[in-house]
Parts: sequence; C-alpha cells; structure tokens
Amino acid sequence: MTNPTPLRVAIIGAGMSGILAAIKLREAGFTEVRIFEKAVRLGGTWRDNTYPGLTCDVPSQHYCYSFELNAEWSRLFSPGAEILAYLESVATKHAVTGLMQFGKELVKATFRDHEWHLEFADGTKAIADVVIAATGVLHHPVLPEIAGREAFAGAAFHTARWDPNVDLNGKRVGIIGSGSTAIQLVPAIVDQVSALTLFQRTAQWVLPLPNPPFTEEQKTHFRQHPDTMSHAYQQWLDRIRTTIARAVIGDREQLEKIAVACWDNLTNSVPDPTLRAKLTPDYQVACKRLIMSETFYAAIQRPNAHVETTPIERIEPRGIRLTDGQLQELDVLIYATGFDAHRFVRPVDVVGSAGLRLEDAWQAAPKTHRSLSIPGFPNFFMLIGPNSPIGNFSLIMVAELQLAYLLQLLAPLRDGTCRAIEPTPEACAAFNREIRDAMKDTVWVSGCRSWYLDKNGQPILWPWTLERFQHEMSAPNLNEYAFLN
Ligand code: NA7
Repeated sequence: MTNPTPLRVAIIGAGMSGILAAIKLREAGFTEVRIFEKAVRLGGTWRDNTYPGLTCDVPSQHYCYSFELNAEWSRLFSPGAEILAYLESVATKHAVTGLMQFGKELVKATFRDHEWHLEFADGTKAIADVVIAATGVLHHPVLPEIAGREAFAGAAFHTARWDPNVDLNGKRVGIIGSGSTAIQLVPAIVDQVSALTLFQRTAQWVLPLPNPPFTEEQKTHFRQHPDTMSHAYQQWLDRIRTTIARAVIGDREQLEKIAVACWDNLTNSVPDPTLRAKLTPDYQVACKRLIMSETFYAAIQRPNAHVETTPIERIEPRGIRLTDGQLQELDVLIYATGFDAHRFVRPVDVVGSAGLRLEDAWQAAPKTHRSLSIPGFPNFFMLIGPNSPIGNFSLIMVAELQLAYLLQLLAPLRDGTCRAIEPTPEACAAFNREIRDAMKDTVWVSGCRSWYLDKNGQPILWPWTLERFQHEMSAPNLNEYAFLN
C-alpha cells in the first residue's frame, strides 16, 4: 500500500540524536521532517556546556557518528568545543540545518484525530504525524537545596551555565560537587585562581586515563587511510564492551581489575594520608559513573587547592558556612551539582490518546517499551529514553541503533498499513519487569547515590550486554505493538 501523503515527522531537539534522526530519516526518503529546537543554535549538551576542561569521557574516535568518522580530532578525548564544531559540520554536510527551527520551545504536545498538535512557548503551533523526542539526558541543571543560595554576594553559576564574563584570575573560587564535571574543571582552573576549594560530599573513584594529542602524522594517516578510523571506532567499542560495560552488570573479574587500577591511582598519586582518606570512596568502584582523569589528583594537591569535606550549613554573602561553624570565604561559587536525568521529554506536557498525560503515566517512574515508546502515546518515540545503555557507551552509537529500529517501526505508518503505532501495555510491562529483575546483579544498586538512580532507587540504565541491545534493536518484534487505524 502507498500512503499518498508523506508522513510529517517532528523531531524535538537539535542535539546529537536530533541531528542523527533528521539525517537518517531524510536518507530513508522521508520528505516532511522538521526539527524544533528551543535554543538559538544546535548542539544540545555540547552547546550548553562550555566550562574549562570540558571533554567527553568516551574516546573521540568512537564518540562520533559511525558514518562520519573524523580524522581531525585533536586528542584521544577531545574538548567539548570541538565536538560541537563536529556536530555543526555533520549537520551542514548532510543538509539538515535547514530543517531546524530555532527558538521553538515545545510546551505541549497533544494527540488528537491521529495527529500530534504541537504548541510552542512563543505561541506558535504545528502539526505532525510522528513525534521523535530527541531531548537528551543531561539537560536540566540541578542547583542544590542549600539555604541562603540567593544571598551569595559574588558571581555564582552552574557549570552548564558557565559565565564567560566572570574572570577567575586571582579569585577565591569554590566548587560544590565532585562528579565528572568538577573533576575536569579543577585541573583546568587551579593555576589561574588564588584559592580553590572543592566542597566534596562524596569521594570518587578515578581511573587514570591519559589524554594524548593526535600528532599531525597520525591525522594525515587517518585522512589517507579511512579504514584505520573504522578500525579505531570498532576497537574502542570492543574495549568498552568487554571491560567497563561487563564490569557494571556483574562481571566481578572486570570490576576487580578496574577497582585495582583506581586504588593504585589513588595510593600512587596522593601520598598525604589525610588527603588520601578524604579522597577514598566508601562504595564500590563504578557504582557511580566512573571518572576518567589523569590530572585531577595532581591538581587538587597544588598548594592553593583544598578539599573540604565538612558538610555545608548554608551559603552566606561572603562564602560558605560549614556545619562546624567555619566560614570559607569565596569570590566566585560554581555549582558542579549535576543534572536531573529523570525528566526526559518533560516538562513538555505530552497528552496521549484518551487524554492520558505523560506526567501521570510516569508518576511512579519513567517507563517505556524498549526505551523508545509508551503505551497510550501513539506515534510518539524517544531517543536515549529511560533504560538506554548510557553507562560509558557512546550515546551516539546507542542513538544510531535506536534509530535503525525506529525506522523499521515507522514502515507500516509510512506505507499506509496503519495510522498509528504504540506498544501494548503487556509488552511494556514485561520489558520493565525483566529490567527490574536484572538490575539486582548490577553494581549501580550496590549502595551509592548517583544520577543513575530514580526516586525509587532503580537505575535508568540497561542492565544487560551491548550484544543484547544490538540484537533487540536489529528488528522490532511487531507482536509487541498495536497498530491502529
Ligand atoms: P554528577 O555526576 O551528578 O555530580 C554532581 C555532584 O554534585 C556530586 O558530587 C554530588 O554529590 C554533588 N552535589 C549535588 N547536590 C549537592 C548538595 N546539595 N551538596 C553537596 N554536593 C552536592 O554531575 P556532573 O555534572 O559532575 O556529571 C554528570 C555527567 O556528565 C557525568 O556522569 C558524565 O556522564 C557527564 P554526591 O556524589 O551526590 O554526594
């Protein structure tokens, strides 16, 4: 059957996965594709984060589109600005920037009469047959609930809202938080500031991965022999797949190897027993997202750096008051306090068939069928949704696998066999039961606080191997879906 009118696809978000969706949909012959982006520029997390020291914690030769390998990466783990420039160049090369509408913040999406009615913050509206939410995971910065936050007299901002106009030279700078962001930021600014205080609530395990530059000879070689880039892409994937990715889902031997490497790194790098004790985590390695840094321990031992582990009482105009009564005086306060990774497409008010609101469907926790779709929300799909394999894999690779699955799922809509598709409640419930049962073998539930865990303590990750994910994404099982006319 041939559908006389082309499917209208609305992609929400012009970050890594939105760009990918547009490229692949156009390649597959979809002609009515639009990307609605709330910001004024594409790039998602790589647009929003500009703090000094920002790199991706997945090697660049693998953190890229498999169909756009890049010979120009400057380093093993390239800086954020380079990744943003890469995304811009890929979008331009594949001519999808013209599909983007900027300043379009989706506030409401309602499924009515087989169509999605989209409403934007600027008062405009649009209609689509299919919505793909490519809204990212680490998108909503979290500011800590600490009394007096508004009282601070100096400059204060979240790392994802970096203020380039604040000069850190010679300033007393405080950083709250000790996740990947803080650990990248400390070495980048410590030599610039007069005093740096890291307010650490929880110590981190740190794997000492070096970040060497690629030489001009290497880059020339990559340009002349593109197969070496494909080889490197696959090699990194294999390395991640067989080490950290196995360790976190129950491979004790791999976990032990990583634990030893982190422990050796700490003991070899931090001779002072008092500081070492402060920096020693009291939970299993990789329970929180593992931190990769070869420079943090050296940086935090500079004479002007200090790790503060006494809990924060409140924020005052002159600095941070600790629970022991001490005041740490600061000129600039930086919140490296992470993101709300559990909102997904929310706060968009998504209203499915029969008036079902996503906020209500997800009241207990965000649940999807195979990370992509939700019963009661026809023709609504997500990329990097709940329970995607986000732990240490390249999210670009993950999105590529999901998109290949999604394209197959869209086939009956496109050829007019049906007008709407949604997963059955039974299939979705079975998938989530399996996920929940498998989580008990993972390191993420071994006893630590992390952004991986939802409010019920359930990880939002994929508890199995990459091979299983690749297999499941290779073709949809159509028995898991309802096809509506
Ligand atoms: P993370 O990894 O969520 O880290 C946030 C940090 O902020 C973490 O150390 C938290 O301590 C700390 N935090 C949060 N709230 C508070 C309060 N109220 N008081 C003190 N400390 C607080 O975010 P990142 O931006 O570093 O990294 C996010 C991801 O980006 C990362 O995993 C990579 O995938 C890239 P806690 O550990 O909860 O005690």
